[in-house]
Amino acid sequence: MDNEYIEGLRKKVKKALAADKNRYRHTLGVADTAACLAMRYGVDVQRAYVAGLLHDCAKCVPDSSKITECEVYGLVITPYERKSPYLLHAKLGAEYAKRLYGIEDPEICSAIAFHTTGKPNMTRLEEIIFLADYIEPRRNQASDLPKVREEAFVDIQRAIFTVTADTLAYLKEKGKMIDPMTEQTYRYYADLFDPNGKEQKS
Ligand code: DGI
Ligand code: FE
Ligand code: FE
Repeated sequence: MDNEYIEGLRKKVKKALAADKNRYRHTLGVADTAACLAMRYGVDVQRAYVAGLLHDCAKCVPDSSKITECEVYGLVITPYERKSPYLLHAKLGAEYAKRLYGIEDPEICSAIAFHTTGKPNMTRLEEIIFLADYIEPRRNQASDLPKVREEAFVDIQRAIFTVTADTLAYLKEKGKMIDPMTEQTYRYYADLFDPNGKEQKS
């Protein structure tokens, strides 16, 4: 991947996100943050940057079209995704990366597909995108951001444990539907740090 190629992707994603200026700025923040985390954890910096650049590329598609397009592409839509179709921007984004942006690297695509819910035992690149999305510099809502930003560069898996615990608490407080994958991600990362708590939790 040379700089010219990445610049082409950047321009294309800017157009795809034109309906929401903040989304493009967020996207650049995620790409830069992912690149920094890649440096820290010995992951290819350009792969991380490109995955960050494309992670929300399907975000501006209306929810009803997200469902239709996933069906056209033959992607499985879970009952949870039908109830909260915005979750599908991750899965559909991975498909766009392949089909519209010519990304052939399956790990970049799966990092995009799982950036919202995470999944158990993510690869380092998947972990980086999941976390970069939460901590990029323009994020300012979550109360634990200073702690997570610090943890991210010390122990990325511990940072994911913190993020998933907070996200679950947030979703419960708001009475939102919790995708089983979000729950499974939390359990996997929680168990890395508190294996004895496993039986109590389940
Ligand atoms: O697309 P972004 O806004 O940049 O970030 P994202 O793709 O991580 O989406 C974040 C939102 O997704 C945040 O409000 C929490 C929500 N989310 C994460 N897991 C679940 C979820 N929402 C529901 N309903 N269920 C989940 O399991
Ligand atoms: Fe997203
Ligand atoms: Fe995002």
